[in-house]
Amino acid sequence: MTVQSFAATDDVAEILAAFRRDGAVVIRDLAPPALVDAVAAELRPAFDSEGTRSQSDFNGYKTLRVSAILAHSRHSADLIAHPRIMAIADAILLPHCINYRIGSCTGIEILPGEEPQRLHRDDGIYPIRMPGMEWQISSNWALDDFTLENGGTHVVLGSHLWKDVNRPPTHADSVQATMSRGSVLLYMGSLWHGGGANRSNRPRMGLVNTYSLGWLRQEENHYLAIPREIADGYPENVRRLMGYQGHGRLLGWWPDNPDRY
Ligand SMILES: O=C(O)CCC(=O)C(=O)O
Ligand SMILES: [Fe+2]
Repeated sequence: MTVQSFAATDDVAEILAAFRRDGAVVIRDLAPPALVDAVAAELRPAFDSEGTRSQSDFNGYKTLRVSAILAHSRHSADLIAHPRIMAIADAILLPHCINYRIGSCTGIEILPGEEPQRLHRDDGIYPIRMPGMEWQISSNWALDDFTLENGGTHVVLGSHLWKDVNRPPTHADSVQATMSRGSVLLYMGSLWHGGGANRSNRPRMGLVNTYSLGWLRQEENHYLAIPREIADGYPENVRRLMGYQGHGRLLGWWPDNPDRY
């Protein structure tokens, strides 16, 4: 088994059918090289200055990580709010909420010598599961080619449908997503997965953006992570994704909420 991959122009309905069935899909070459170059260049100084700060048993000790992505990289908004990703997030999440927002955005550079990450579900941050309802989806943009050798993400296809959500799989149950720079791997919040070992001699950079139901607490606190003057400089759709909106009229309101009355 491999992760089913689609051309950037393929029908969203076909992509969604595979995504719902397998819990993960790749869309090839969705971002143009110039956009990937711009995001990678904007994130480079942050990787170099603060990339080791979040090293841990889970994140690895030969992996650099950067958060507050929209504070570091203006061009990242074109990946985060990419219309194709929005169309897929709309279909998976909007049946269960009025609007959704970014859960977290994380640059992940897996360096040579890194070991495989522990398999996990990204929605494990929320203490309950409801079968048939995804709390979030994740998009993992390849800012370098993802290969079997350099840490292409492991995914356990179909595991989002497992009834026993706490049954941890092993790496033998997984396949690795390989994809060219500019492609994106999508996985359900409930799908077991993990970053791969980097046995190559070059780093593997990815940008993982998650989108969660609008009535959930966002994983990354965007009000504190992104300075307000930077947040205000983004277009409305991006500001809304950051959390600058209510969930309808009753949740997350403030006096000037334009959607309130
Ligand atoms: O780097 C990757 O490919 C995946 C990382 C991941 O799944 C995570 O840290 O939650
Ligand atoms: Fe993950």
